[in-house]
Amino acid sequence: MSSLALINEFLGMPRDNASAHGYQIDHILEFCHWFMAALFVGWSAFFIYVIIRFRKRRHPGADHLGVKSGISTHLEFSVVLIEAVLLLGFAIPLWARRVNEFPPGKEALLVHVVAQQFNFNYHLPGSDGQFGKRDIYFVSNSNPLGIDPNDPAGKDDIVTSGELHVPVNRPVIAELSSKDVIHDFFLPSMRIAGDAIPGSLIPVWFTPIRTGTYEVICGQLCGLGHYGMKGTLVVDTPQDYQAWLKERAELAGTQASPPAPTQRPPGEPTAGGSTLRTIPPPGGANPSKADAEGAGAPAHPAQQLQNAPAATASPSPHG
Ligand SMILES: [Cu+2]
Repeated sequence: MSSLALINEFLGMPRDNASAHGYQIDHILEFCHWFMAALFVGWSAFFIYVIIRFRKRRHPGADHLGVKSGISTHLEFSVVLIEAVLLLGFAIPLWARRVNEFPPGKEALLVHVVAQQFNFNYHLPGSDGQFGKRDIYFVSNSNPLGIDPNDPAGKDDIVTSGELHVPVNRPVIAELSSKDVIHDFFLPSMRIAGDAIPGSLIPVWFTPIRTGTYEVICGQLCGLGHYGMKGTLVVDTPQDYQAWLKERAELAGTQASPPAPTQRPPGEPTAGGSTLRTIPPPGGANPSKADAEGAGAPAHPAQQLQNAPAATASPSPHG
């Protein structure tokens, strides 16, 4: 950050921007705050001047003509012009780049971030590059994301909690969802944040440019334990990242297979039907296998019920 970045630091922004787009966010924040500071000083000075200049003792009678010079009109027009340039010239194009220009699927690392009270879980596709299907009815202590044990694509999937590793200089698309209430996946050092909303998949992306350990925090007041909802993002060199992946895969291999799903209430869709609504990254990475089944527009819940295969988990009275 430049020596100009006084206000950002004063407001508690972490100094070490670690993402490729972060400096643009820093610049616009810094400029907006300086501009607002100038307006605050200017308007405050004008206010004090008016109070003294037009005090009652000096002007006992009202002046019905008012100000005759055009200075105030010019001043106000200049402020509006600067604000319009800020909004149309900088803020909207910057925002548009963040939401429209997702990195191509093969180039980016796609990770599912599943928030819950009060931590973040991460789901990576494993060596086959495919995410296993997820369903809420498979959720248990040993299977926090409810990965379908019958889906071969899910066998090598990696699930971690609290700590996520990503390689440096490679775009990361984080697809956000939540198991319970609305959370917010906030990476201050990456200058990125996105809400994790139950029933939605919301993608955000960033490119880490510096290795190191960074803080992940929840940016939405999500319950009593919100203050403790923190995690870490470790940006590794490509070699370290591969080593971490290998270690996680070995760890997953030693764990027992997930228990059988709990029995579903009658009329509920079975594990085959994806119950998540999907907002795919625009022009972005391949959505997960489960998402691909939704094909295009998010399916209406009633449609999802129809798409679900016949119930397989319902118990038979004759064994
Ligand atoms: Cu939270």
